[in-house]
Amino acid sequence: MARLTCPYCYRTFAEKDMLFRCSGMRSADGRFCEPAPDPVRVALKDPMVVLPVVEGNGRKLSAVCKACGNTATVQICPHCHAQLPVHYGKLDTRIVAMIGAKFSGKSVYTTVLMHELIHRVGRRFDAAVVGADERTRKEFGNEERALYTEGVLPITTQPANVGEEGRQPFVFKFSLGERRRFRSTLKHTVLSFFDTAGEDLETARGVAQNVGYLAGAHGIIVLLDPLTIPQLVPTLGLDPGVLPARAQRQAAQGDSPINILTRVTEVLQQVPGVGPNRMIDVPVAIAFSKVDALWEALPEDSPLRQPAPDTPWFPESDSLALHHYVQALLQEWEGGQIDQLLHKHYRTYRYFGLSALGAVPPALEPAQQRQRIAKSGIQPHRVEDPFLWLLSRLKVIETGRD
Ligand SMILES: Nc1nc2c(ncn2[C@@H]2O[C@H](COP(=O)(O)OP(=O)(O)OP(=O)(O)O)[C@@H](O)[C@H]2O)c(=O)[nH]1
Ligand SMILES: [Mg+2]
Ligand SMILES: [Zn+2]
Ligand SMILES: [Zn+2]
Repeated sequence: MARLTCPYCYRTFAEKDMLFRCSGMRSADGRFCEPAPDPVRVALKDPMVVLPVVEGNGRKLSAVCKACGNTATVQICPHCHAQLPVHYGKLDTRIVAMIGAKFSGKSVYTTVLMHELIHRVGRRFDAAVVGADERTRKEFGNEERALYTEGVLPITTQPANVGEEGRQPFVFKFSLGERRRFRSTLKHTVLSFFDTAGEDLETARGVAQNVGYLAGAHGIIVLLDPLTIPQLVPTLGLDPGVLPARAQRQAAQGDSPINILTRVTEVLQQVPGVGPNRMIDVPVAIAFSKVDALWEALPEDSPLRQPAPDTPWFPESDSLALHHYVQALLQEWEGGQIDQLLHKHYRTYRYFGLSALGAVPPALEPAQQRQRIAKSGIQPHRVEDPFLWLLSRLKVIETGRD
């Protein structure tokens, strides 16, 4: 039996090693357990009081609490004690992780992708997408409201070692409906999105943390801001005034896609079993964010401006055409450095061009505290492509041949 990966701490364990958490119910003889801080959770900066840990056989779906005699059914990770999705050991779990430079659009992308998966892509694939835990549902709800209802953009994400609570990934469950003909067993994909702060990639400690995180992933989305490709803005003849000053500064500071990819590659080479000379096997989606900012410089019929087909399978030929188009653009824009790096180190990679917002947000006005989205609202463009490609590589969804 393959080892399971915790979608919260990304460490692996055998199914039988899963622990349980007491139900807190009162037993027939009146005994019950009371919530208290869990030292393992406290060490992870989570001071919430919780019911005690119950040992048992993780292959079974329940265990009896020695202290109170009640049956416990909630399964938790043996390493970080996070509550796992129901019947975790029986699910066919795939973990998709995301990483990207500072300001590349990770927070906005996460919120918009999840919104799209829940409201539109789920229907397209006859699948259900839900937050896998209370905290994900609550925090995602807050971020969704800020972006979609209030129209404000997120503030910069704090590095993982700052803040009162340790940051935890958002965990969603994508379950393919049983009515689909092509699928023989019900498949669940656990999507774990750890919104890395950009600077997490810049320190040894942050990199070490990300090694652990990326090592457990079955598929990775690397989000890159095309506006930080040096010389891209003048090459395309874009008005530098409309672009965020920060992106320009970043490009000047060398926080360019090639540097980010070099660092991510170094991180992946530290994953046990990879090493500096072996190819990286995990499929990696190289996703260029904010392509809306490039639209005016691209011809009307540019593949980067066309919407994705709405088929209930992964549209392989459309995706491959876009991949080759981006590959050619990169050759033109930065001499193909990015492609050489990827070709040398990755067995399976593909380019994507997406926009979470669909329009350049107007510059911050002096009286405003938070930057707002454009008046046209949120019009996502191809946000689900990298995720669907990974699902097709992982054999969760079918690939169309057309
Ligand atoms: N034009 C355009 N700009 C975007 C888009 N998505 C994000 N941005 C811009 O990029 C900024 C940063 O987005 P975030 O999602 O906060 O980026 P992040 O990667 O989470 O940033 P850190 O948390 O600071 O690492 C936003 O405030 C927007 O100005 C997009 O789809 N199109
Ligand atoms: Mg962020
Ligand atoms: Zn108990
Ligand atoms: Zn864990």
